[in-house]
Amino acid sequence: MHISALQKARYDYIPKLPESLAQDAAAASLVFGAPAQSAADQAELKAIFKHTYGKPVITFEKGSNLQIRRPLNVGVILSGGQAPGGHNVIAGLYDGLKKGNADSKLRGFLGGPSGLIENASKELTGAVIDLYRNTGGFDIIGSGRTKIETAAQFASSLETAKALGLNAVVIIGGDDSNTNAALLAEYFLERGSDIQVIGTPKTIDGDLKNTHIEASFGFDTAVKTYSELIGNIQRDANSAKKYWHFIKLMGRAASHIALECALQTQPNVCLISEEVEAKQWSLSQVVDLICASVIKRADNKENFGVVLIPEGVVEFIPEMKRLIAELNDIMAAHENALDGLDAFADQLEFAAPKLSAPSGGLLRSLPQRIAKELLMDRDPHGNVQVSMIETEKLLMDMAGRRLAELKEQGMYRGSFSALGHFFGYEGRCAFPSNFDADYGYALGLSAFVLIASGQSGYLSSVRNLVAPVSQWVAGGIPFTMMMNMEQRHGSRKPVIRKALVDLDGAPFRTFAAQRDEWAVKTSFLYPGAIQYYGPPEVCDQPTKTLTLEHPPQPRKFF
Ligand code: FBP
Repeated sequence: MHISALQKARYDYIPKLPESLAQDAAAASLVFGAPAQSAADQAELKAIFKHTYGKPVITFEKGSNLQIRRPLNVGVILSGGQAPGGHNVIAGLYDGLKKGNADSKLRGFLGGPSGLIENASKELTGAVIDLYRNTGGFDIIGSGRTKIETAAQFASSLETAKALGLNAVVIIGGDDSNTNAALLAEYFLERGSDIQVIGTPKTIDGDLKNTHIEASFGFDTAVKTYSELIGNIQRDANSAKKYWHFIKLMGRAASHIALECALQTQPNVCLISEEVEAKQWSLSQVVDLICASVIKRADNKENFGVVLIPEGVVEFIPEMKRLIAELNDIMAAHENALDGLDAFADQLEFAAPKLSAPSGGLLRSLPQRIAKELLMDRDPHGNVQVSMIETEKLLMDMAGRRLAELKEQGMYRGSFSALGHFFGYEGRCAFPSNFDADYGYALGLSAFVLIASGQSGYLSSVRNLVAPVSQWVAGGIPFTMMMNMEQRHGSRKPVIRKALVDLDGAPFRTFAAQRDEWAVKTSFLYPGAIQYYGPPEVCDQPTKTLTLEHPPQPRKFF
């Protein structure tokens, strides 16, 4: 097999380990905290999670744990979007299992949770694992977005796990997938099965975190990859001095990626969806904000710059949100009639009069390509495909139009030439940074210790992440501790709370304190590519978000 020199070198990288898991993870002993309560809605959650509510936080200590030498048969699932470090979670889990007992086995479910529902899996042997150590991607077994939702899906999941003789299932996923894991853990116990369920926190979006989970794996590598690209573009912009670059970044529900990239690169403008929503900014206010930077920089003869845009921002602009919701209703009510119209102009004339006056006006005022995307690109359920909207182009076009008007009025004297970019998939399968390689591996090992110790209903956790790896604190957090009840598809559901950008939090405040200066003055930072080999200050730095949210200090974890 042909592999790159870096891939070959990364095979030999040995992840650094927290003290409690070093040498022999099977010797980690468990320290139990007090029974934990859920984040909110305690009584409702207690009633739903009869078997898994009120479990204690677990921390591992170096010690002896004879309980965990039994042979185990474990299945693992990769769920949702790819995130660097996933292969290392599997490698950590595999190594833990094999060190615990050489007869233990690991199976990988193919293509995400559907692999469990449909009983599609393969054995992961040492030879297979070795081909994926410290590499990005989820290609070892593939991933998928199927949710285990219906009674039949829960039943067939249990059937598969029983048929394969599994002791435990590990779900590597984000907030939704771990909500699913929590329900599965409860379901297995309710049905009298002792098959355990353990989750691990994954997502490049960084929105699976809370008081107990400091970060999801994958965020570190993804933001460093995007920041390298943004820095490169900034240097190009500062060299050529002729383009404004509008860069859309992944992160649909939360803007952690955009915020971290802004802290790493200091662009002229960075939109934060949570702020747009909190301040109820209209589309035109967002465009004004961008134009203000363009105009001030033009006054300094700097007709170039960089704007960062979180992928989901249109859904946070109230009038766009309303337009999308109304369009979805119209599409549902008139699907056949709309499908019968091939030309965009006909679709527009059909749909616009059926919208409320403000939404109809907005649809007609949008750049044609965006109105087309809203009307013509629909998902399999017939809804507007928000993730396909080219927000960077929408804002570029609208800023261009506004600046042209201002020029006519003599209020802007610069030149505006803009280019659009979307950085998303570029960051999801990069070689994991040392941080994500170490973190993913430690999460996998922790999942093993939890399973081997007979635990179920836990998210494997590693805390104190800004400290050197040896001081990381490994253990498990009960799923139910991170849950609350939310309205989903018309009914109240138990869910792990999604972490949005906290406008009172240190990362946003740090950004807000500097952005006025960045908007005018060229203050670009050029982070460069992720470094895997070299001094720790170059290779092993955590993200600014993590450092600002968890400043290094002596802390108590149990
Ligand atoms: P997860 O939350 O599953 O980790 O995925 C996040 C993400 O990378 C988003 O940033 C992006 O909007 C989405 O996946 C894209 O998904 P898809 O791979 O289905 O196009």
